[in-house]
Amino acid sequence: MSATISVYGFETSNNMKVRIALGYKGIDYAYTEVDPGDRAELLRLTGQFLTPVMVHGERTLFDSAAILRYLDANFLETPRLFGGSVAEQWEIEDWELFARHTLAAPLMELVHTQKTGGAVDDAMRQRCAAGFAQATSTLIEALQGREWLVGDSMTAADIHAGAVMHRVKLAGLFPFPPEFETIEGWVGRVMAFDRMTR
Ligand SMILES: N[C@@H](CCC(=O)N[C@@H](CS)C(=O)NCC(=O)O)C(=O)O
Repeated sequence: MSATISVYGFETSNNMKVRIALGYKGIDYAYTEVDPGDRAELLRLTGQFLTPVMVHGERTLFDSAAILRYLDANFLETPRLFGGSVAEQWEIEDWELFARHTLAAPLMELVHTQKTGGAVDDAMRQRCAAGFAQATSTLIEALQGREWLVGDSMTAADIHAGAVMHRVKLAGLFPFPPEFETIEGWVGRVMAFDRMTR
């Protein structure tokens, strides 16, 4: 597929996921930084407000998970994101759900509350921090003695979870347990495919 790819986004985990997938697959792309205060171009392109957005020739997509699937389905000669068997694909989809819901929920709750003008009180902060700590320990346990979450190469599972861990660490939103050190190398391996993070 030779049409050029354009990605529209800003520095959030969902945007990083798309850039990591493109980097891993070795697909070239142009990147346009979106001003979060001006969504007119996003609305014109896609009829909705959120990033990441990807334009490939005549096709326009939004939503990080949809874009990862599109890339896997349409660039068949590139490294696979959804595993080498039905069982692996189910496992990857389970991790994807975990990362998008359980792991990301505490971050999303804080960010969405702040952006919609709500009050973030100590009780909410503590509840979110506890939820994030619990989800982090699930990841730490799963990655003991493993390089990747599923199989022996990076998949969508690592991309969805690794980008969230990186983003939370960067923002200093929640405390990280000392055992986080054991998976810091994994976060680094995932993020190494994002040309804007390296
Ligand atoms: N389900 C979408 C979520 C997209 C989303 O929430 N995008 C955020 C950035 S990660 C956004 O544009 N938020 C609006 C804002 O931050 O103002 C995806 O996975 O791509």
